[in-house]
Amino acid sequence: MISLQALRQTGLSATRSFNASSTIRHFSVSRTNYDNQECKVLVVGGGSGGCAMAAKLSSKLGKDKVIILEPADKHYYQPMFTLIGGGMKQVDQSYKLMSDVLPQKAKWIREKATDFDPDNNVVKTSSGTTIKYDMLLIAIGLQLNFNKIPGLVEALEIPNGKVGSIYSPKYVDRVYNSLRNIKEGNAIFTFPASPVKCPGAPQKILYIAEHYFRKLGKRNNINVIYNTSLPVLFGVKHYADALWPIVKKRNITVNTRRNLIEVRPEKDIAIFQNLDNPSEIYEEQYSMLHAVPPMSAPDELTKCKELVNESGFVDVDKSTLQHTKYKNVFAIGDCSGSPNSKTAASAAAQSPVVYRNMIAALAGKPLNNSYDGYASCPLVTGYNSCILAEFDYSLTPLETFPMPQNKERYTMFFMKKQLMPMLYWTLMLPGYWNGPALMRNLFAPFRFSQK
Ligand code: UQ1
Repeated sequence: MISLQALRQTGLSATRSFNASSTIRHFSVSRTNYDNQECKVLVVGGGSGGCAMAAKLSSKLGKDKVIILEPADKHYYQPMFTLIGGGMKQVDQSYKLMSDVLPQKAKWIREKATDFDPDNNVVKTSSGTTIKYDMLLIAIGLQLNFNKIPGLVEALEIPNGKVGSIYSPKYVDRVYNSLRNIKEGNAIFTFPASPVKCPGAPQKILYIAEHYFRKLGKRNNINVIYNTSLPVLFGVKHYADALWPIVKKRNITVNTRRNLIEVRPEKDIAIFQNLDNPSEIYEEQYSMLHAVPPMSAPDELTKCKELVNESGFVDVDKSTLQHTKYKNVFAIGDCSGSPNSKTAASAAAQSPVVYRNMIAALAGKPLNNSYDGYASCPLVTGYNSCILAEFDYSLTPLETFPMPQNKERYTMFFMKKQLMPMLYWTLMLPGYWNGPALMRNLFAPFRFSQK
């Protein structure tokens, strides 16, 4: 067993108490007191990266030196949504109250950041509060644009309808419902033409559904179709080579470069476009549709042109995760413009780098820590199997465990379903989990060369 101390590679000196109990925190600060705030570090966003970083930073810097700006009252463990879509977990198991996961030593302002003003070291919130910072960490994730597909929101609002999405807690239950309700016809799964958080998830729910249909004895009546905007099944060849035989063996139709552009819920028709030949349009009848919305950087970020790159994400150095122009600005997680896959595991691996570099920047010292682009994706391939993909910026496998990971395994499924949620709530959010690098190094002597 690895001790907490060993996992905490960050050099934190104080032991920080994390209150994982379900008590609700009450704040005596009234709204008018929020008018003008100042802090050493402002963390914008209370998702995986923001929460873990606020925990690390407030532990080091002391009470109320860190402000965390987050409007939501619930914190969802989003990696559970694929399992909920397959009926393996419930939405109620996927969240905790934000008040229970944000660190006690940070001051939570329950508002949304509306304007970034990095030239004046100020962020403005929805109520007009201005927050002045010495150091800013942007951790606001990305934005789901369900409304960019005409007809999709209408389809997702039809009671007990045939269209669902694991990308929202609001629509995820509809996915399992549609798996249960479908009797015959086309089960269509999409992947949009945009950056995607957890790019493996759209095909995890595809594999789970296909397995579900077999278990229920209705597979022969259903065509299982994956329409992806990408030219490949998976961006890392090592794992794509393992996935193609699975789709072939399981008779799943994969159409590449096929992008969902419209849903006509009154006729149960989905319209797709061939991205290589845009005049080629396909109308496909569905008996169930799993829709993945197009995604983008959040609007409040993209409107601050000085902060973002050409695709709207925070323009950071891909190694240090420091902003290329504003040296007191860093980013973590899905909103970062670093060219890694956007997953919770990436945010975990980024967190010690961002933490140490921010502390160095605060002290005016050089930044010595660099992120290698680590991302991991537990590709669940059914109700008892999973391929754990792990790789870096170069799309080279960077595997933790000593056995080859390009194979379906029950152990990896067990880890994804049972261990990861525990690790997330008890280690990652309180700031103790720095990704699996330490574990990978411990296993190194036992690893066979896979070349
Ligand atoms: C991981 O670090 C992480 O973030 C907390 C996940 O998201 C929930 C993961 O799914 C995985 C696989 C990792 C990597 C951890 C190990 C032990 C390989």
